[in-house]
Amino acid sequence: PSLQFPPLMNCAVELLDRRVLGGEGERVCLRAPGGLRWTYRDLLGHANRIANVLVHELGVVPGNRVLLRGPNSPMLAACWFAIMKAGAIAVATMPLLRAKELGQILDKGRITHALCAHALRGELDEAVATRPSVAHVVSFGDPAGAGLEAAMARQSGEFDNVATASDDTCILAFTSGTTGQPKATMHFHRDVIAACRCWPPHVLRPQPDDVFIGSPPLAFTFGLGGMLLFPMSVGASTVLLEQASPPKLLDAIGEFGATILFTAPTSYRAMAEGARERRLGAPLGGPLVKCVSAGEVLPAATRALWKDATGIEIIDGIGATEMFHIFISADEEHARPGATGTVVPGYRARIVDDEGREVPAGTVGRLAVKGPTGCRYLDDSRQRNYVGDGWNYTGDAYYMDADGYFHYQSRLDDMIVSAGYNIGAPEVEDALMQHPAVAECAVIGVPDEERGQIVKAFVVPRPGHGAGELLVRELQDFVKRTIAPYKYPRAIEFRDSLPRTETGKLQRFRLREGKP
Ligand code: 3UK
Repeated sequence: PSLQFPPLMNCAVELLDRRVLGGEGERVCLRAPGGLRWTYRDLLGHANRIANVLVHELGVVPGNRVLLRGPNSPMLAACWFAIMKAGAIAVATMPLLRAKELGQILDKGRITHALCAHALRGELDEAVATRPSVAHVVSFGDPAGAGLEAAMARQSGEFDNVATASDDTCILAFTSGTTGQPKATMHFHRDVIAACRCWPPHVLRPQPDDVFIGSPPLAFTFGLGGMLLFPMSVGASTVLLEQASPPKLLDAIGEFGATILFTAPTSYRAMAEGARERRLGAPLGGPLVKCVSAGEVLPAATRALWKDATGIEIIDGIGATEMFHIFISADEEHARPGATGTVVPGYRARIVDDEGREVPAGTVGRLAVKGPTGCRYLDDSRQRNYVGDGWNYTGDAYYMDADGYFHYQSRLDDMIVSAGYNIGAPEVEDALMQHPAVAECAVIGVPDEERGQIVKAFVVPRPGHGAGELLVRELQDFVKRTIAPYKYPRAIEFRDSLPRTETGKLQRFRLREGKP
């Protein structure tokens, strides 16, 4: 990929203004339920009006940090582009965050302004109340028509874009986890464009007539890329859904004729039967051509289930907020069950031991990655501990095979050590998920006098499968037959659901703490 950038560059101008100036302004860019349909020209006009509001009414100057908050919607996208155009820094927040977490972001991010969906004002107002440093909070989507929309009506649809440097920071991305202190990573205008030039053209290969759809929030860089930047980088259109639970997403795929789907592994698992009934996969005559999974490990059982239901091989990819987007992945033709994929062009990845020395193929170690989009923490001590000589340590245990495919084992701190054996929880989960009685499951290590730790599984049974001693024994035998017998779960507990983050990641720490 070409990763040389001019000294002055603004990512919004590259992705939006240029397309309209290049004569493609009438192409459909954004769609949403209720018939909303914005062309690239429409989006440019709205973003320009909002940029004028930011600069002329709210006093935003280049470098100001603007908090952005709302479920996925065209207005949220327009606000994001407006912040870029004004040379400010977007700090997008996950919709489910509470006042306490928002307060930490306001402080750490030194936020001066906020644009917030009307429906999500409550928790933000609570956090802002004790923070006079936040000068302005403006709502959009207020049914009374006040707030941002009223201000936009007063402003011009033309905007004099701020001439940002390509290495000016434009995004402060807070990690999606809900544990401990939020950590922030910085991304430049050129990083946004670099991300559009690495994984999408080499692995996803979208076309201008593709229709993107999916669940990840724009506040999560997986969603920002997949649901907004990547479709726009080829002039395609994207469907932004405020709610994208599995049933809603299934409906929307059919309604909009979506061709490219982005979601998390659990969502694929939950949608498989519905996708089969509706024949959504292109091989069965439906619209859907490509399906991308990221955010956490894709179990081989889920890959097989989806393929069986739709005829589509999922494109798996590991990305991280630190690296902006996906850096190891495989397209539908090169996918290997059980492996995430190979290094995406533009990036380098290697497996190292605790001293940072590269280990031979087949040996499990720590994943380190380097590329055009990472990695800068806002926090100096994090930068020292997680970035060495430009290599970012993702915190994942992986091995690379002789063909250069990377195989995920577990998060480093989730590795189970039982009677001297190292056991990766995802491998046991994958085995359990091949059993027809298992809807979802999670595996952790629990302390044990004799073995140090034992493997414990939390299982959500499928309807109609009795959760009792009989099923426990059957599942244990099943795992022993499927993978090395010493990995079988010595304890199994049945649950109605599992704790997950808003991005679909399993919260093993909550299971370890014994919380529901
Ligand atoms: C885990 C995966 C196995 C892994 C993300 C795509 O997830 C994203 O960013 P986060 O900062 O989390 C990063 C961590 O999540 N992970 C993500 N994808 C996979 N593990 N297989 C995968 N395919 O532990 C990683 O270190 O929330 C994903 C694009 C942008 C992103 N920010």
